[in-house]
Order: sequence, then structure tokens, then C-alpha cells
Amino acid sequence: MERTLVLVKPDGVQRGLIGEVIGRLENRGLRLVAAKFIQVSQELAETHYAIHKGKPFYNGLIEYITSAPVMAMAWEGPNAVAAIRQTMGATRPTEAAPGSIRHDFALEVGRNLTHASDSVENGEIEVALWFSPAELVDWKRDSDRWIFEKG
Ligand code: D4T
Repeated sequence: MERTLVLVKPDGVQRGLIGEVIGRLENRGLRLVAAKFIQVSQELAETHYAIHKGKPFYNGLIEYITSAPVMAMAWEGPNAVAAIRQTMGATRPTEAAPGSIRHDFALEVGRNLTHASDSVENGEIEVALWFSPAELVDWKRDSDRWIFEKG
């Protein structure tokens, strides 16, 4: 079972798309593990995007993610990382597959609505960065056996 961090970024929150993102992930069969609505601190933003430090878009990225509240969530499921990135669509909305969130709702890479961890390893790291162990809910759904082949 993989875990991944999902953010509805400030533009997604401002545009009223939290429910759309959650609905698509629920429909896909993924299981919610944690959620919180927060104003991202400068420190958290810089840690989360540390890999992009020094790139031309870095300052804009930090400004963007700290500009208004975000909805932060952890989701899990088999192949959750690949499944969720597919549901989000490619980073650049004009390259995102039709039917994906970024294709259906976004135009620009700097306003691409969501974040999703890009590897299993980063999923673990990012979930641990954004959530304390006590915030992660360990639970089973009655529908799990109809969605997950191996419980
Ligand atoms: P996030 O991390 O937001 O889910 O995006 P991705 O994982 O899909 O893409 P990324 O790490 O390559 O980029 C992080 C973040 O930076 C913005 N960005 C990226 C940008 O504004 N201009 C650019 O040229 C690139 C490559 C968008 C997402």
C-alpha cells in the first residue's frame, strides 16, 4: 500500500475545487488517511520545495503556496502515487491528459491547482513532513475488498 501527499493549492481553494479533487480521489477508490486546512508557513514551504531552490520559478512557487490556505491530505491505496499523479495530470496543464484535473481546470504551470508526491519514497517523506503520526488515521473501509484486490 502506497501513501502520497496531496495538496489543493491556494488557487484550487480559492476556486472552490477542494470538493472536486476529493471527489475524484474518492471515486478512484483511494482511501483518505489525513486532512487539514492550513495556511502554509514560509518554513514549511521552503522545506517542501527545497529541491527547487535556485531554479528561476522558485520564488514564485514559494509566494504561490504561501499566498492563501491550502487543503493538505494524505491518501493511500495500491499504486497510489501513479494513480494520483494520473488523476492530477502532467505538471504543465497544457500537457495534461484530457479528463485529468489539470487538463479540465487549469492553464498555467504556476497555477496548476494541486500537488501530488512524485515517487513512493517522496510520498513517505512528504506525508511525514506535513502530518504528525497522530494525525494519520489507520482505518479500513467496508468497500476496501471491492476496490483493493489484496485487502
Ligand atoms: P507539484 O510538486 O506542485 O505537484 O508539481 P509536480 O511534482 O507535478 O512538478 P515539479 O515538482 O516539477 O514542480 C513543482 C512546482 O513548480 C511549479 N513549476 C514547475 C513552475 O512554476 N514552473 C516550472 O517551469 C516548473 C517545472 C509547478 C509545480
